[in-house]
Order: sequence, then C-alpha cells, then structure tokens
Amino acid sequence: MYEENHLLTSLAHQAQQAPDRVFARRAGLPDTSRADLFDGAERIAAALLEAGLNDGDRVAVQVEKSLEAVQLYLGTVLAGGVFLPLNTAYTVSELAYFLGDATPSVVVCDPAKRDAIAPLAPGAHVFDLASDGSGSLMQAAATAGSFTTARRGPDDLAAILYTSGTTGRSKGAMLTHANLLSNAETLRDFWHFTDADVLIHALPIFHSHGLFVATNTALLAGAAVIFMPGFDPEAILDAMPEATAMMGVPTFYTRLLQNTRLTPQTARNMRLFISGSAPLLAETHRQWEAATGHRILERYGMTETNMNTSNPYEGERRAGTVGLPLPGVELRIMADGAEVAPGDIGVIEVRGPNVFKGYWQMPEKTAEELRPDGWLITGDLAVQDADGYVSIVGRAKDLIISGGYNVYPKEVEEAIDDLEGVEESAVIGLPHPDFGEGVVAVVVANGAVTEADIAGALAHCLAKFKQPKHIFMVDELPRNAMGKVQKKELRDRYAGLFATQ
Ligand code: MCA
Ligand code: AMP
Repeated sequence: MYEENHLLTSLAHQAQQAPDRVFARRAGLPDTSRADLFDGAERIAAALLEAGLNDGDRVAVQVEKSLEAVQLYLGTVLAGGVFLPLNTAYTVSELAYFLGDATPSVVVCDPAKRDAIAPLAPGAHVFDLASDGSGSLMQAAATAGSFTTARRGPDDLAAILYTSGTTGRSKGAMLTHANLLSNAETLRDFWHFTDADVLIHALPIFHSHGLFVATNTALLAGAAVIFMPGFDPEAILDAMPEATAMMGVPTFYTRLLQNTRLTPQTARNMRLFISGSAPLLAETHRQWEAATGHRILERYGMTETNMNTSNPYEGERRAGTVGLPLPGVELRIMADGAEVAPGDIGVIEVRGPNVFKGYWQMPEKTAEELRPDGWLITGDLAVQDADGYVSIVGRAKDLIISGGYNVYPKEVEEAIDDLEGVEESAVIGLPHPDFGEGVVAVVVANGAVTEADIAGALAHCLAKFKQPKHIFMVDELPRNAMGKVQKKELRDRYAGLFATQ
C-alpha cells in the first residue's frame, strides 16, 4: 500500500496486514480500525488535492486534538504535502508570523477561529475542523473524488514544526520522510512496541512527542492507542488497567502521583512508562517506582531530531539521566571545539538519520546549528559517564521548559519591552512543582505601568503558557561589569517563589 510514499507505506503496513485491528479507542465512541483510519486519511488527501495542493506545499493546521486531525496528518503526507501543526494556544498575532513565513497553500483551523485566521493566509484554501470532526474539511473529504498517492522519497519533506529561536524569529524545522520513519522504527524496536500494545495517548498532537513519538511508533508497531483529548488524571487512571504503555511529560507523572488511585494494581497491565520533553526529577522517578512498582524510562529528544537518547528497556534505567544514544544516533559532548573527557560538561551534538534537513528558508540559522558534516549542536549541556549514560545538566540556550512547552525568554522580553513606559525586562524560569519551570518576568518601567497592564497586554500577543505566572516591578536589573543582565542572580533572588504552589 502507498509504495510510492516512503513514510506512509511503512505507517500503513500494519493496516494492510490487519485492516480490522483497532487503532484508536475513545471514550463514548466506537473503536476506529486501522482500515477506517487510512480510509479517512485517503479521503482527506483527495480533498486536499482538489483544493489545489501540490507536492511540497505546506498544510498549516491549528485544530483541537481529534482523530480526524491524525487523519489530516496522514492525508497531507499521502497527498505529497508538508504537515505543519501549530499549538492551539497560539494567538492570532503569533499565527500571523507562522502563516506568513510558511506560506501554506492550505490552512485548517478551528471553525471558531476561521474569520480571524483566514486573512492571515491570503491565497490559501481554508478548511475548518472542530474537535468533534465536524466542519468543512470532513465535508469536502466526504464528497472528494478519486485519489492517487503522491510519489515522495526518503529525502522529501513530510513536516515542518516551528521551534522558537534564542534570538529573533521562530524557525521551522524541516523533517523528511526518512527522519520520521527511521526514528519511529528505532523507537518501536528499542521500546519493544508490538501489536499487543495499548498506548495511553493524552499528549497534544501538534508537537513531536504526541505526533511522531507516540502516533508514528504505535502505527508502525500495529499497537492500539487510547486516544484522549488531553491530560485528565482520572481518565488516565480509568484507562490504565486496559493499557500497556504511556508516554508523557514530567507534569503527567507529578500530577498522577497526587492521585490515590495510582497503585500497583491500577498499573498491573502496564509494561512501560516513558517520560520526556523536559527533565524528570530523580525524586519523581523514585516516587513513581514506590507508587506503581515501575521504573519510568526517560528519553531525550528535540523537534529537530526526534529522539536521540533513551534509558534501556531491559538494562538499568538510571534516575536523573536520559540514558544512552539510541541505535543509529551518534552523540558527542563538546567544549571549546573538542570532545570533553568522560564526566566533563559540554554541549551535546548529535548526528544520524533522525537529524533534520535544516530550518525553513533560514540557511544562516541552519549553518549556525547544523555542521556541514551532519552534527547538530543541540544547545543542551550534559555529562556522559563511563558507561555512556547522558545526564543533562543545563542549557547553553536561554530556554525555559514549562510543562513540556518551550518558552524563549527573548520572545517574552521583546513583547514586554515593546510596551509604552517599559524600559527593559528579564524573563527567567523558576522551579515550579507542577510545570517544572514557571515563567517569571522582572521589569523596569516608569511608575505608571503596573503588573496588570503588562499581563493584560501580553494576553493579546502571547500564548498562555508563555505568559509570566508572576511579574515583578524593580528599579533596576542586576548587571555584571560588562553590562550583561545577570539572570542567575534573579533566579537566586526569587528561587522559592513557586515552592508552596
Ligand atoms: C497549560 N498552562 C500552562 C501549561 N499548560 N502554563 C505553563 N506551562 C504549561 N505547559 C496554563 C493554562 O493555560 C492554565 O492557565 C493554567 O496553566 C493551568 O492549566 P491546566 O488546566 O493545569 O493545564 P493543562 O491543560 O492540564 O495542561 C498542562 C499539561 C500541558 C497537560 C502539562 O501543558 C501539556 O499537555 N503539555 C505537554 C507538552 C508537550 O507535548 N510537549 C512536547 C514538546 P489559566 O488557568 O490561567 O487559564 S516536543 C518536545 O519537547 C521534544 C521533541 C521532546 O523531547 O519530546
Ligand atoms: P523542543 O524544542 O520542544 O523540541 O524541545 C527540545 C528540548 O527539550 C531539548 O533541547 C532539551 O532541552 C529538552 N528536553 C527534551 N527531553 C528532555 C529530557 N528528558 N530531559 C531534559 N531536557 C529534555
């Protein structure tokens, strides 16, 4: 099936072998078989082609999580398009940049946002898709004519996912068919996913974690997913006795640990709990083992690479480490242009079939991070012990990770500094018991500007998860002799802010 299409022929292989086998289970709805999944994807592909999609055209998508949205991903790739998912939290002003930069030929959005979004992509065909599957996309899919699989090879683009930059504008990471397929095959094998698995899928599907790590791996392995609209601890605990695996960000684990229904009995059928996207505290690892009898398997990845390292499936899962380089992924730790000695800190660089093709229309940015010989400079600071286990100890990039979402302080600072009466600002991440890190702004402004003014203004231009949870007004920012703002001093000053929340 779909032999001409490098990624889809593999993702659909299990559907061809066992079309009636369940792919998705959803509360209150009939199960969706693998045949049904790809049937819908084909009809969407036909609708996209009728809307004028050409090979390599971007399909920009900002919709609530639904199975139809998964079919839209598959249908886009089947039709030869490039899937471009966008966080549902993005505001219209954030979307204006993404749509302007990516110049999609098709945009799919929530019906409620259609009037605001359509003018941002002049010339694009706009469909809408609601969380219940209603809207013009599925109407067009229902009546679309015949469909031919697009011919797409390993090196062709399958997706672009935007990641923010430490300076300047967000960058679209270009991922090829081979990038996605090679990583999904590695993860299926390394984590022992088979058609006996039932994966709890509560992650959003606009990022690599929920879209590629969870969905592609399950598709490839022939596994079923319990498909949830979002994270709800009660729903997860209801599903757990029927499930064998779960993937989540650390916030999933800390929140579930607060629920007394989490017991070895609830987790009796589970074989694997995987965590990633942000650091999992060693303490959470220990508490989880005490509560369930399972040792969480922590792994490390990036939008630009999918997954790079993982703790072993069968060997020792070491709390506080992200494990070893995955098969096929080369990893080195560099400082001052050379590899460091074991135990010394440096920046992680990775190379392999998973490493992206570069940033969309940004050759200079690509050249800054992707070396000509294929090594990607990740910006993550780490040490590797004598056994090869990697521990991430910090970031060379100024980045906050809140509940698994990346927040670039520079972007928030620029939005604050643009406000009338603000002189300057520094945005920092502070330890947060629920989100890992919480965003905090420290602002110097004239006396007329209040915290509420700033919060009110940011609500219009920044996604909720980027908005500071606290804003401090100060007379001046601490600086070193070179005049550089000392963020460490600010982090120390406000360190316990979220301790009791
Ligand atoms: C929601 N809020 C947040 C976050 N999520 N604030 C900061 N950080 C967040 N992550 C806001 C809400 O708007 C709300 O604001 C308030 O915080 C509380 O919301 P709550 O209902 O508790 O949030 P939630 O809807 O339960 O969401 C929390 C969540 C979610 C389940 C942790 O953020 C999530 O699904 N995160 C997963 C992110 C992810 O998939 N990352 C993968 C990136 P108010 O109450 O004021 O309205 S891919 C990646 O990183 C690489 C490739 C990798 O390695 O995986
Ligand atoms: P993103 O841009 O959303 O793909 O985020 C990638 C970044 O998330 C990485 O560069 C790391 O800084 C971070 N990250 C992902 N997994 C882990 C992990 N297990 N531990 C620590 N940081 C992680």
